[in-house]
Amino acid sequence: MGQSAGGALATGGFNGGGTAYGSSTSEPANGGGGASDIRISSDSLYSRVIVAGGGGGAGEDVADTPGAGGGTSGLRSTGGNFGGTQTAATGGGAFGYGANTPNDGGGGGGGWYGGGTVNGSQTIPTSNSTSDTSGGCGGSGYVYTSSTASNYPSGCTLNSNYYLIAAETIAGDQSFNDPNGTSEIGHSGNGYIRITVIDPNKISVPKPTGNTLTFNNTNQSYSINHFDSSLMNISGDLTGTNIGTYTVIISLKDTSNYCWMDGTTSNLTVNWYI
Ligand SMILES: [Ca+2]
Ligand SMILES: [Ca+2]
Repeated sequence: MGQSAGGALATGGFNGGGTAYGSSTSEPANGGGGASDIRISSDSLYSRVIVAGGGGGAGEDVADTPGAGGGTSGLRSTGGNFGGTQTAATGGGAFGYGANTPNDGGGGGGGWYGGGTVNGSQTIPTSNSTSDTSGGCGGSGYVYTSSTASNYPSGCTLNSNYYLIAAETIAGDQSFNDPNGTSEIGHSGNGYIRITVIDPNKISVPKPTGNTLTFNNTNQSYSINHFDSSLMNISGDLTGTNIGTYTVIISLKDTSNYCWMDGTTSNLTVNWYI
């Protein structure tokens, strides 16, 4: 979360929160909140599949309302309408970064596109401007789906294998459950991400292959390498006497939790020989 400071720089929260520079303790600066996100394969803004936008830093006066994080768009503050959107930042915000400002009040929130603020830019201020922001704006949220992939600026490291389904993002001015299951509006303090595995891991098993028995003029049973009756069913030519080719069908008993080593689950036609 962003820091608060009087006649000094107020640092933004981790992951893109913008800074502000306050003139005094009665006209403080408040850094913007950072985003929370999930990245795949590389630690890059261009590898993000889920982003929760950070809220803007508070204004210098009690009546100033900062903008909450998105949602598809970050919200505006009393000072201006600079929330990050799905495709752009304004008011000095940038892709992944909230705006910094030399004014009293709030920096922009981090996010998919960071929030902006009055007199905002990507330059960290070294002094106060004697002007006000009346609060920073929120960064936008994002989920990577087939319909939102085109919102990425060029340079995305992901591909369609990573599209999410049934994904949504909720703005910080809406009610949702906190990590303990209690309803809250927005979330203060550090970000929080919970990952729950909902699809059981498949357990690979070797694909059976045929084998050759030696003719002995008696009825012999099939001999199939890697056949495991606890995991597989078999039907077809289970026994034979004469020299020739015999064919069986082998299937997995539980295709929800098991697959062949190559990831497939379909039935196999396997020959064995005498
Ligand atoms: Ca002021
Ligand atoms: Ca104000």
